[in-house]
Amino acid sequence: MDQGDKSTIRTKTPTEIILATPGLSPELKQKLLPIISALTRGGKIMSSLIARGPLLGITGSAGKENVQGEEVQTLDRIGQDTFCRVLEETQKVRELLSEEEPLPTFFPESDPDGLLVAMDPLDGSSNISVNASIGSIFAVFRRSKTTGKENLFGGDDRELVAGAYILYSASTSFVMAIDQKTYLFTMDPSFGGEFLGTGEPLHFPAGGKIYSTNESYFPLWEKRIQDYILWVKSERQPVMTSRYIGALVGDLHRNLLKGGIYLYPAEGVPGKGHGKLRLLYEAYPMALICQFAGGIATDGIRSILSIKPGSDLHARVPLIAGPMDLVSEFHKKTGNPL
Ligand code: AHM
Ligand code: MG
Repeated sequence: MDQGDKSTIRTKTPTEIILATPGLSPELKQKLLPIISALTRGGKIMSSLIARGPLLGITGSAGKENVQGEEVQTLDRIGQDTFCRVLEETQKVRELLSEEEPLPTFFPESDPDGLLVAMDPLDGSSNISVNASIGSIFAVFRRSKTTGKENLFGGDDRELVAGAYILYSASTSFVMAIDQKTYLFTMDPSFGGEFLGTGEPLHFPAGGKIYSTNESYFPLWEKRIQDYILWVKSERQPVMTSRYIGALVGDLHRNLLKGGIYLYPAEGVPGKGHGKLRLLYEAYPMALICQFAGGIATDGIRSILSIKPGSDLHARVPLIAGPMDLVSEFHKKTGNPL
């Protein structure tokens, strides 16, 4: 490394960033710090296991289905156990909602005023067996009251205070959105697995030229979505290019760094559901990460962050996410200007 090139020197950890963030109250910091440390610790464990996955025989199916009727992979289970354990140990998480469990897990030994965490412990499961990008996604909520013992996610006393994801790829990244800013850290395996970053907030670059969607669902989309994609492919200038990893974390991460719009629209067929991605632990944290990086996430009509969760804690929503210019253009073209 050229010692004179400051741009290659990475010195800040996620906890150092939180400690230095003036917009977070001391009380919130005192709860967030151990939770963010636990997420990075869990990320190190997962990263190490994923790197040796085929050798450990953990890249296949666990032989059962989850609450959503999807086939559970062994790494889904390991991710669930790992993050559940490290988060419980903090004693600052009162209740944990996971894609892998039908009901939230209540931690009776935790701080009664503890935070709520919702997570997808292993995102992009279909990429596991082919050594392609996968991730973990987290939403952290605070409550204004300490009352209530269980089913805290069921009420509406819930404010999203942080969003984060871990990307397991050629390197392992940790991206965290807090107090109006989004930060990127990279795990240094040779330095005790520390996650290090520049401390400079991330921003979507202007003029992004990527669109990311699974076009095999084209026949199932509403006409306005089909028309937008046809326009992107035939008339949009400057010309856009398609990139799709098939793991939300990988697709969002690339679009965040290069500039691009991610689309997982609802299927237009009546009764066929409302998108694939889950509101509480996929759309919400990604929306916060996008917003704090100068972008926005919507369901095609309204901002994701304006949607109030209903009684179904695993509810799915359409997701359109990216920099402001590209998402605004999508909304204008599809008849719902932002
Ligand atoms: P998962 O959380 O069960 O892995 O599913 C969510 C994933 C997202 O990561 C990804 O964007 C999407 O499903 C891909 O779905 P599809 O294969 O329908 O394109
Ligand atoms: Mg997922």
